[in-house]
Amino acid sequence: MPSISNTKRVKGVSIFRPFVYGSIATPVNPDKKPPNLPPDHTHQWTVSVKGVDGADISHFIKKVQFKLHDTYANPLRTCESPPFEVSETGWGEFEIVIKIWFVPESGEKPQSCFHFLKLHPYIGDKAELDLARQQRRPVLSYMYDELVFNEPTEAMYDILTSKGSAKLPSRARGARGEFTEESEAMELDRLNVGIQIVKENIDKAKETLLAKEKAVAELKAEREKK
Ligand code: SLL
Repeated sequence: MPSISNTKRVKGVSIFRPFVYGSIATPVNPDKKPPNLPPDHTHQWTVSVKGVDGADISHFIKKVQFKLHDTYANPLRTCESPPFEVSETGWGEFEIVIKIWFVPESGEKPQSCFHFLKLHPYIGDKAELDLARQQRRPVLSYMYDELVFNEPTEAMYDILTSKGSAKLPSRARGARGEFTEESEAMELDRLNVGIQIVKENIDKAKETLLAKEKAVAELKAEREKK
């Protein structure tokens, strides 16, 4: 059997795999402080790189490195296997450099992305932010992105298309993990609902855009009158 090449590339093909990176941070409750927590540490947080909806990404990602702020001991943290995440405690927000290495068969260079660690609530008006702080709500900051493999090596193409990632979220699968007609129908339903929601959101965004464009046009016309 001819072996699959690590160097020959599949021409004209581009494969992308969605992933999510970001952080969740929880304020430490002063009444329940872990005993070994440094006194100035106010938050517990986890930064991670993961597949969407729990999808496996470890068949094409070899390792992930998180570069923390220099105030941390050993700021370069490396995860050689999933979960690709680092949990820490601290007091401040800073940018984390995330570097992703792919399996050697891919012949790909590592890719970097940047995540600003968020500890404090930042979405909502003042009252909402105050409430979130008061209730010590976890602060989530996640980005959806896609890893794009242009003209992947034959080996990488094989890995990407035959392993893990091709599978749909497990919820609609049969007990042994296989697709049954029923579970496929359920999955289809779920996808259709998702598509419907996205369509509605696009329509709403279009409406907003139209209204704003109209407002701009009116403002311009008014200015020209003056
Ligand atoms: C700031 N420019 O001033 C940022 C830096 C650094 C946060 C934030 C370290 C914890 C430890 C920590 O929380 N560093 O002492 O290990 O807000």
